[in-house]
Amino acid sequence: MINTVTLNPAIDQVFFLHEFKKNITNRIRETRETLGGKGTHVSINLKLLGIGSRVFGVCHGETGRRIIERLKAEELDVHFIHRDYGSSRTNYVLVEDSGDSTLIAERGMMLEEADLRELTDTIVREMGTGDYLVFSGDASNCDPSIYGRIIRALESKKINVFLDTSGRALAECIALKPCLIKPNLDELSFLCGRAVSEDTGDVLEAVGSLSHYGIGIIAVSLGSAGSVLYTPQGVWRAVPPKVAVINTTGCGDCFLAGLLYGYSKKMPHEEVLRTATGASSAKAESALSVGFDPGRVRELSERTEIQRLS
Ligand code: TA6
Repeated sequence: MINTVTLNPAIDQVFFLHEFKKNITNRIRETRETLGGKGTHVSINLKLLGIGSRVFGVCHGETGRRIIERLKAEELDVHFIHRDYGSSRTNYVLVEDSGDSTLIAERGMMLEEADLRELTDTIVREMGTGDYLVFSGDASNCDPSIYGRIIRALESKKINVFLDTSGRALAECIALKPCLIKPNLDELSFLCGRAVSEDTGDVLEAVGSLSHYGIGIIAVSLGSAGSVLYTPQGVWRAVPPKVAVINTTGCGDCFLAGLLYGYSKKMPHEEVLRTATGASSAKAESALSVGFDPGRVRELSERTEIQRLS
């Protein structure tokens, strides 16, 4: 069973405009609202790939109620904790005709110790041996040791932890031997304590410098330049097919959903990478920050170039 955790969920307001310019009035052509928050996005994307999952997290107030309603409407198994006070955040995605997209994220509600304890207890109770547990998205609204606390509480259950976060939460967790991490270049640079460039050699050197942590798989996302998958069995690079980009926000969540899909189905690494790249490319072609045309995933996976690096 796959489980996702979203500590700082959101409603995304997606604004479509010709071009975003600073210091002038920007006129919005169209506004659309969708669910936001990386763990919830991974679950929705997995559903589109044909796999159900359970969603965990904490949400607040009226916005939190709408988040839960939307998750239920997606037919996900919802285990969110809802608090009546405050309000979960709203995030704003500016999508330009060029395909450039800019995310403006609210800080969100700070989580209290009681929330973290209840969330940990809920996850520990529900998790079964060998389950997948995905920690995804911002965790700056709470004690950054929360992911580590949950991982330690689950030690006896041999959980497959997939980690897609940043900052201290990421740094604290890598020592706990997650099954997979998915840093982008900024996050990889942060982990290595130096600026890592897009150059494949530099990425490999940076990833190699993390080997003493015992992380299972490192999937480095390089945006439109593709990704590098570093595993104990070998290293591969994916070059995505050219697509007509509409909105790149959420591509990383689709990439992670594709990795989960492939690994939970025990596919070989190359095929996992192919599927994940197909899913993120299909996302770039669609307007909202979550979801894609599932039919395009297969086509775009087939058009993805996979190179074995070692
Ligand atoms: O990846 C896209 C997205 O899920 C957006 O929908 C947006 O709400 C955001 O990420 C949240 O990211 P954060 O890192 O703040 O948790």
